[in-house]
Amino acid sequence: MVDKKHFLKQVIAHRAMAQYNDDKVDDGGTAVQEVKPKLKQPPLFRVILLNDDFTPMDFVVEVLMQFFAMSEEKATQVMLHVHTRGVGVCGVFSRDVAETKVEQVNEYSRRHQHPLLCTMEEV
Ligand code: TYC
Repeated sequence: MVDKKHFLKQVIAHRAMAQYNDDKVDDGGTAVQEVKPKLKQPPLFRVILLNDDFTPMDFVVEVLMQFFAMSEEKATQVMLHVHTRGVGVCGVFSRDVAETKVEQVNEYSRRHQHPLLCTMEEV
């Protein structure tokens, strides 16, 4: 005799695969619990730099080069954008990477006694 638990597991797996592939499912009327069909992309986060009146421009450029792998030219562009517009994007990352960058930049700025602030927002 076929193990019932094993059989139902197979039906669920078959349905999940069929739904993923957008196929029609003919299960012969077997009653099983529905599974959530759609797979979602993990969210992305912008890492944002905020302007202030005190942090030296050179320090901001150094931060952008060090933590966001920017060339000096790109870092200067982004720094000037933040300086004139108030905020600017340093990069877009997964949640974990964005959280780490924000923490590293804020810790580095604190340690050097500058009020520079970094934050993140979901894309
Ligand atoms: N506004 C600062 C100054 O005039 C420079 C600055 C740029 C500070 C960007 C922070 O995120 C920042 N010295």
